[in-house]
Amino acid sequence: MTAARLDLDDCFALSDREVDAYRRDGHVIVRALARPEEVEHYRPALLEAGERVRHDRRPLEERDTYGKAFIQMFNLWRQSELAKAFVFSRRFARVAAELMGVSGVRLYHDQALFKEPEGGPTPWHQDQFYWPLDTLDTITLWIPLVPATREMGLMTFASGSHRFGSLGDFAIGDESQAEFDRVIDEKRLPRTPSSAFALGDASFHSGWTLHSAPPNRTGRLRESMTVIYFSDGTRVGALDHPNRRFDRDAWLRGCEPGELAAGQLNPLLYPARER
Ligand SMILES: O=C(O)CCC(=O)C(=O)O
Repeated sequence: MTAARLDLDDCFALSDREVDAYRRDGHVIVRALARPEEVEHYRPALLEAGERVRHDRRPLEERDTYGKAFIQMFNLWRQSELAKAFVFSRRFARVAAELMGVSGVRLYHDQALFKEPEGGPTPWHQDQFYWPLDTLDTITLWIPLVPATREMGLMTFASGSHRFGSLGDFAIGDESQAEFDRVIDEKRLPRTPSSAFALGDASFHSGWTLHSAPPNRTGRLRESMTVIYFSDGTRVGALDHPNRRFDRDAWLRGCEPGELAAGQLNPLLYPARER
């Protein structure tokens, strides 16, 4: 008997239906992207890495709406070889590239998003508002590290919203929730809630896709890991507001607007060179 592979670098057979759904809707759930035992193998290292880099330790009641939505921990890949192997997964990166229809993808950053028991809603927002990336080819992998039910606060997407690009300059918060809720009604975009995620299921959404999530109404932590990718060859976009200046300094260190977005923190994850 051969030992089970746990390296996450093999090829996943994405269906045409999944690719079509992503391009049409701006989001898709890819069932069984990982095997349950693979997620279980990497979970302790990701939790440990997250605990090490967590900086906001205020109790829930002292945080604002955004802070109540989840605990955020960034670039876990820099904490351990196991966390890095998960984030740098060639299987995940290749799926990201195939969904977007590009030949290669780089890492923007990873992010653990843990919605606590009784944690608040994730307000409607567009991720790419934050990102100084001069491309439409950006995508987020969102994969829970535990089986995740709707009651734990899974994402709802405004299907088709990615086609509009920026729908307004709003950072995530009460204002983005109110404004984008109105825009979704105005444009008659369907609100598509995610159904339950078995261990190993993952969703992908485009950088301009509007999304939100309800509160965690359970007593369990909704542990989710995300990896954000952009197409290889992308250039740094305008640093036209403080959030983008912050992101450039944090995730595109050393890269100036107009230059290739290919700093030390942005390795090519697919097709992979040696690491
Ligand atoms: O995990 C959530 O509640 C929201 C996730 C999110 O906004 C994202 O991955 O872009």
